[in-house]
Amino acid sequence: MSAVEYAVENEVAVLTVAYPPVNALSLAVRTGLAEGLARALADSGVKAVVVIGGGSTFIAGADISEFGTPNSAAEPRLQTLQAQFEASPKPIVAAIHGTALGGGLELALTAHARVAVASAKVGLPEVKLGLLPGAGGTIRLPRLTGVEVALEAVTTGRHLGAVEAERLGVIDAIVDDLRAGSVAYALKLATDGAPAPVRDRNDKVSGVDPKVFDDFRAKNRKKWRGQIAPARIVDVIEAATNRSFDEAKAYENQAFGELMASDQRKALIHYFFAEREARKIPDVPAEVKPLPVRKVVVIGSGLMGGGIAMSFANAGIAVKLLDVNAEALERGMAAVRKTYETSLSRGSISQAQMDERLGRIQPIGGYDDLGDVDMAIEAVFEDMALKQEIFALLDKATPPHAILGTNTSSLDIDQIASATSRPDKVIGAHFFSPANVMKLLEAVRGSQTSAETIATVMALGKQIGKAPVLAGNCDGFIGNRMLQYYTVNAEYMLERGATPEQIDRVAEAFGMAMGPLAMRDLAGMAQAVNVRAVRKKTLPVDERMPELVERMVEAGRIGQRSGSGFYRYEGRDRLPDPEAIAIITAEAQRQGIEQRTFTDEEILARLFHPLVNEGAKELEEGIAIRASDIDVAWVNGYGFPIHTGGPMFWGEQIGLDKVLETARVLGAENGQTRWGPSKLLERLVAEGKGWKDAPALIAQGL
Ligand code: 3H9
Repeated sequence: MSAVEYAVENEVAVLTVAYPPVNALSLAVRTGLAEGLARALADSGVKAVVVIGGGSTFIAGADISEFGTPNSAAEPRLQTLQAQFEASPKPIVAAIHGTALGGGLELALTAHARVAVASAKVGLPEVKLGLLPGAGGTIRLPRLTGVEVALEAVTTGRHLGAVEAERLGVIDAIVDDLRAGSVAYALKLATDGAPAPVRDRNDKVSGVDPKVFDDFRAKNRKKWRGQIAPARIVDVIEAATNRSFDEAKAYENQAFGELMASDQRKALIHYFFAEREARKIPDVPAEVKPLPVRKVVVIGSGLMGGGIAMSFANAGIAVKLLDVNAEALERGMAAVRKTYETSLSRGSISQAQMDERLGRIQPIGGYDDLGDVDMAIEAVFEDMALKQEIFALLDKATPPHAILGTNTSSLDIDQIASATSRPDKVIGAHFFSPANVMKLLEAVRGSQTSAETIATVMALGKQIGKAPVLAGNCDGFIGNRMLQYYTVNAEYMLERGATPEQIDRVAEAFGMAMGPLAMRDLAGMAQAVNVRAVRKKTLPVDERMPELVERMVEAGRIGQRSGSGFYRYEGRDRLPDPEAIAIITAEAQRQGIEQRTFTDEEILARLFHPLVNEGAKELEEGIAIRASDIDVAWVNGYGFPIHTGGPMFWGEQIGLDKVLETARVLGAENGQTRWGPSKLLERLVAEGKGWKDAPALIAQGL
């Protein structure tokens, strides 16, 4: 069957792209469209053409899985098809529902008009794949929207809703009945005459002040740190204003080719598929259907509980926010309202959206009214006895089908589940703060968690816009278990003579939003001392906990809020502080550690290689299913730069042998038990293999 169906309706040829799941522009689709257009042009009974998507969407872009294969370069290439669209004597209308993204929108921009339903979205998200629009998007979009809108839209890759897109000139009409409305629109163009192709509309791209581009570059330099694509996008959009269409197009082709060959593109496409793969759980077969979740209760109205409640409310799911402490509940609801008000004042939501979302959150003071919930998520502080008490109450108060989730970041899921009569329905649902913003949802399976429970939480995570990753039940799960190595190692390096500025500069240049020591100052150190006191008791005998945080707290330097920590602060500005260095040096002397200098390269290795080593141990132990799941967790929960593909992909790109070498050095320095090399890593390096070979090696036994 062809990937494009042909039908004639009211003298209009309707080309329906039928290539699930997202009608991507594979060779089959491009061929089908070219054949359909030729047939329509040859058909004397046809006056106009409509291109529409079959199934749930228009065309979501080039077929990413085709990149690098011969099919991607085979004719008809997208640009050939676009030239045929623009040359068509019969008007062509793109009829858009679902999404028109990347090459899909670029194709639509070569139609004579774009008609959409109100729920449709359009966008050029190539930047998220480390690319730029390669089929004229950078040159045609500004011709419709003007340069400033195009710069923002293409460098962020944001999806524009149809209503906004109509206001910006990208969509020509919004209709209720897409097929009928588009056919009527196409006939009207055939009668009244079609507008000039977008490529010939020059008014919005002529006479643009070059300062617009320089200002935009300057404004975003920090945000784009480490990424190649956004700056190239600005270059090509600028070219659209000072070169002819064809010259600008040639420049876009060249820049697209460069990005296509870049490591960042490889990393970002790895990440794209990793996020989708993470939702597939090998021992949860596709036949196991997720339960519908219509109403949720969140227990605990603190920062975390409120954020989790907002995540549901924002996705249209009704939520009860439960706190037995009336004052805390009031404070929690006030904090939720304040967050929405901030979004409203920034223009990111409308008053109506705010009212609707707030209206979905019902504060409740007890467990009497939970007969209608499909899921509970407990988000109280980390105390096993308290959690068990709450789970026993939930077990009685919620319907038998309800899933009981815990937001614990460290406690044993099985122990929590043992307080209920339904351990198969108990699961970790670990959100990251602020939960309404952060995308990671670490689902944690206990020994009895059922396939249906897992399927439900993974599907629910996607539904509320999170990136769900399934972890096994261990201390710290996937993410926090690795985090310790990053933060503790920064302190070991300080003891040995690196400075806070140097360590943070290296981390930030790599792409972390904030280095580990600035982060420590921001989070505040007083609390950390308590957590560390507990952790210290469980350390293996061959390991010593660095005590710099303790020394800082003793000196009254508890972080940014107190004006000093590893740095001193003037307002928000962090400044190097000789006093902090003196405390570090004194502590090093007390510990008998000789200080030395570090190169940036060594700091980078010591900060990030241990993450990869620990990730490998998680694979060995079955805590993480795939290396790529760890990437998804670290990108979304810890701000690991997405353009590296995540720690595990990055580790493989730079060479697992280098990671192993660092693990050997750190094992000798800091204690073999936890810092020494992963067996899996040793095997992979010895056999010249990579993560894809890990499952087989693990199955054989390491
Ligand atoms: C481009 O267009 C370059 C041009 O400028 C130049 C060309 C010369 N290709 O996300 P979902 C698969 S670059 C192949 O779970 P949703 C996806 O892997 C492209 N496959 O669904 C998954 O497969 P599976 C610019 C694709 O409803 C399934 O579809 N376009 C593609 O949550 C469902 O995906 C983009 O960057 C693709 N393009 O979201 C758009 N897209 O079921 C990328 C999806 O086996 N796509 N798949 O795991 C998206 O943003 C989302 O997928 C979309 C649907 C919003 C469309």
